[in-house]
Amino acid sequence: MYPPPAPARRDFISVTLSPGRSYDGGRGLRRRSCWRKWKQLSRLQRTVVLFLLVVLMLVGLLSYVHVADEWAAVDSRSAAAWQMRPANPPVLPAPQKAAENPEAVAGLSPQKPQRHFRRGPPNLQIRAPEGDPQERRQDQAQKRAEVVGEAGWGAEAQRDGLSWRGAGTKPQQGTEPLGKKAEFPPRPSPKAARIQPNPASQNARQKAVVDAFLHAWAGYRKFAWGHDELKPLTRSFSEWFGLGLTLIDALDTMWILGLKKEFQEARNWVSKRLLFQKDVDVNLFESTIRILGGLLSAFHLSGDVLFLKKAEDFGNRLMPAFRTPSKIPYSDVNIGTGVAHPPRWTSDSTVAEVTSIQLEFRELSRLTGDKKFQEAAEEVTRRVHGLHGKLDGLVPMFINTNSGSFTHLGVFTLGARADSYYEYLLKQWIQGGKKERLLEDYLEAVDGVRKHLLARSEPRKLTFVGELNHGRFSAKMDHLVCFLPGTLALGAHHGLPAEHMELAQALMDTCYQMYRQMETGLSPEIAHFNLQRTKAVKDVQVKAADRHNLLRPETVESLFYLHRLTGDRKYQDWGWEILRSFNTYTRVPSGGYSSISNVQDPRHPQPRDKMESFFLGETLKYLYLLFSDDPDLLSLDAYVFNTEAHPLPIWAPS
Ligand code: DMJ
Repeated sequence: MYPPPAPARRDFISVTLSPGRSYDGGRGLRRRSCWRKWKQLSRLQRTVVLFLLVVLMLVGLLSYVHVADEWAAVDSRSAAAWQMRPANPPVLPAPQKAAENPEAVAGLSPQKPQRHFRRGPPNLQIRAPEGDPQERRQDQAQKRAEVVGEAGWGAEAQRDGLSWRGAGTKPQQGTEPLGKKAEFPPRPSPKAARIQPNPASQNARQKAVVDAFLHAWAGYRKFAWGHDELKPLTRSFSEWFGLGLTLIDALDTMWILGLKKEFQEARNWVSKRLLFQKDVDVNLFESTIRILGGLLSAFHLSGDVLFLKKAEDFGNRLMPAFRTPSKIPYSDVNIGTGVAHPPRWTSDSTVAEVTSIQLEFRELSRLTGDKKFQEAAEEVTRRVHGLHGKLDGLVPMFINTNSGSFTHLGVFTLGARADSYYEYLLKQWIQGGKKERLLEDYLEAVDGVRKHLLARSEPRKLTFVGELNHGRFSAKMDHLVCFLPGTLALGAHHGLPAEHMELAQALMDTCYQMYRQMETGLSPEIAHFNLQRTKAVKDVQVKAADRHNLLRPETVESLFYLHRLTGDRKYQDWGWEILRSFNTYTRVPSGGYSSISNVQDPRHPQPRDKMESFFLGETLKYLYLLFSDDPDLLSLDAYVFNTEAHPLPIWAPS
């Protein structure tokens, strides 16, 4: 019926498989034939062909990169895991020399940093640890400084325009204008000024700590330089705040251990690379105790005002956290934008977090003459002092930033989320010259612990601190609670009842047993104490989910106080055992130490590929001080340690 339509111009690609004439012809003929065919294609056909070619090339390239990375990661993980396993587990090898070349370990070669999940916000930049030209320039500058030698310490500060008088200082950027300055530049207390590193007087155990530190530092320096934490197995790093957390946490430890070269190199990084003007959320508590505390302490020990300027800048950036309806600070604050907020899932902060920033904020006010830091932090203390919901001085674990009241009432622990509340009651009282009424809260709380939380295990009758959950006692004790023997001993030293020292000693035994009764000689994160009268079981029981060890400091911290204040050398011996266990089960040959997942399996301790900053900031520092017999090395009458082991001067030293 209808005439057939005229043949339309159709867009398609035809492929001729027949070799045709061109097959037999020469190359020129073939080229001409291809070219003719290409010219015969429509514009759309040509575009499609070109597009497909580009896509194919991209897919090929991406698959190649991915497969190469995967193989490198698998290689490295299996090699590192193999290296972590002690060859002869029950025998503790002598510590290795930190100077040993990590590259020399058979089968291991450095790899590019792994992609990893970060806790920080997504816009943090992750840079390769090596190869940064600016970093290289710094390295060269550092080498030049080393040639200058000791004179370089002060000279470096002068080059940056920094001086004790503060007159020639460069302005630092902050979210708020810097506050009113003290009329005279701050100086450490006279006793504090006497602290100088003296490597010549180190004993063998202290040298072993220095060796451990250098080994940890070598890993950090090589694979995580300027980043928050070392991932020693994959030889890379992780970011939390993106502020060189480990480096800052370790500054004063390097000073105390007499590691001048390392201190100077880290100081250069702080001077040139530590910038706080960045869009990043930090946790108020963690950044206060590690960064603010670390900088203040580095300032006091070295006298280098660079650290104070950085501390002031950082302190200013934390202040928005206090702008809440209740004056109880939010948990997080963006140090670039000045926006503070609670965690995503609640408007609560934890009690330990809001009550364990006072030593640092008060000291920052004293040094800068700007009272706002102290006022904001002390307002929190005042409000918490008057709150309902306590039980004989014991506090719940959460506090609401809108209402300012405790929440989750009826649960009491000296472990996570409450621990350093008690520690800072005592330490603020000591810091401020033993005048403040905080002491009453502390004394009441110690009585509360005695009344509600103490129990004794079977069969060894170890005194431990359990938890209370709506009237029900639980025989569970976090390793974190092992700060308590040290704090109780410190209080007794400063004139509190002698029974505090007795309790400290009993709890110290328990914390030691939490290490001793494990197959690796390392404590689990959480212990459960046996209450049944049977000789068949150990006092310390561990649940599968709690078998990890994060290289935490609390037990060696308390050992330091107990030895310093009683003179009993058994505490040094216990610390030595612990250091040896760390060396056996957590030391990674290519540099650094790693948390482990199973303290009960010496054959497979399961390294977790993470070295927490507090291992350098606290654990190794306390071990070094524990092995010292010199009571004037950071005298407890001149200094008070913050909860991250950063010493701050007592305002009116006794
Ligand atoms: C450190 O950051 C501090 O000691 C804090 O008080 C508790 N947690 C870690 C160490 O375990």
